[in-house]
Amino acid sequence: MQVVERTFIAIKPDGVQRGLIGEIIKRFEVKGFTLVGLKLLNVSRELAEEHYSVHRERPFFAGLVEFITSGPVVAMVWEGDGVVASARQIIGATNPLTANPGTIRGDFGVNIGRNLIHGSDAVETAQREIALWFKDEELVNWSPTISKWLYE
Ligand code: IDP
Repeated sequence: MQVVERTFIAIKPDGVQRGLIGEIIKRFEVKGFTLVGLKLLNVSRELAEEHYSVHRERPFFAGLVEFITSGPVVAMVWEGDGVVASARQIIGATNPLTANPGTIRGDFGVNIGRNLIHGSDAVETAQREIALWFKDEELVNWSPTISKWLYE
């Protein structure tokens, strides 16, 4: 059994400032996904603009870049079958006010401009974002010993 799917997750500056790093990591960990990359960093304007380049023309772009570069971010890569779509469910809808309770945004947020966390929206996006945020040697290839209790 070989798991190949990976997603890029970032705890935004509001999640870090509010002391939610542990709570957020826990949700992916207890679900059964595998952490293969993790770092705390101050995001450069260049990286922020590239990461959100798809939103370059949107009215909120400048504020978004300002926000993402305003304090430390926790960047992560998580691995597991179906992890991209599942992580989006764990995270919840973009607007925390309408995100379902039980999701990270639904449980901890109230404003679309402070929605705590980013998760790749598709497998191809995940590949692009992982390559943008992490060097190959920063990712750890490993298989948890409990894999046989997670996958048939
Ligand atoms: P997602 O993060 O749920 O994938 P996207 O639509 O890709 O949502 O938007 C990227 C990020 O841009 C959001 O997470 C949020 O931080 C920000 N954003 C999106 N729409 C708005 C808005 O209307 N006002 C302020 N920020 C927004």
